[in-house]
Amino acid sequence: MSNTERTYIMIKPDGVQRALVGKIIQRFEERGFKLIALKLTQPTEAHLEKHYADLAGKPFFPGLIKYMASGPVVAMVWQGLDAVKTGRAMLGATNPLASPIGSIRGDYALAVGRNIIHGSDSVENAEKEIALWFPEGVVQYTSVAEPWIYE
Ligand code: RTP
Repeated sequence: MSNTERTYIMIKPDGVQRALVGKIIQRFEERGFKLIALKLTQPTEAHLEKHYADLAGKPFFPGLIKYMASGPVVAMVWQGLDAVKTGRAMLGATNPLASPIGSIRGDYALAVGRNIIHGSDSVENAEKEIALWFPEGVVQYTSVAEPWIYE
């Protein structure tokens, strides 16, 4: 827990196709998080199999990889206090049905297999995912808003 905690957030192909990119970025900006990496990218199945390696045995795994490789995704790194936990809360539950209204999935998704966004579930996994999706590294810069967001 620190102001420099980082999380990996990814708008999935359905989120991009449904033109929700701007709204999702706006939510993270407005909450006070700092954007330190961003790209639109078309992931290969091999890359996605690395990202979802812990789910390899699940029955939905082949469908998940196909869906995730079906179009471009927006890969992002957001930084700030409790970025991982707060990011997950902003996303809602894995199943949109269990996601509170006001969360991203609770407002924009209906089906678990089309839940529009990914967010790291631990600081350790966030760092792994950032290394996988941004091997080139992230951007360092000073945000002028910081003294107004943190004590
Ligand atoms: P994510 O990694 O995408 O943020 O999702 P998560 O932690 O909330 O959920 P996880 O259990 O890691 O599952 C990863 C993604 O797999 C798809 N899924 N489909 N058809 C199904 O029963 C099912 N279960 C999970 C979802 O897209 C989920 O986000």
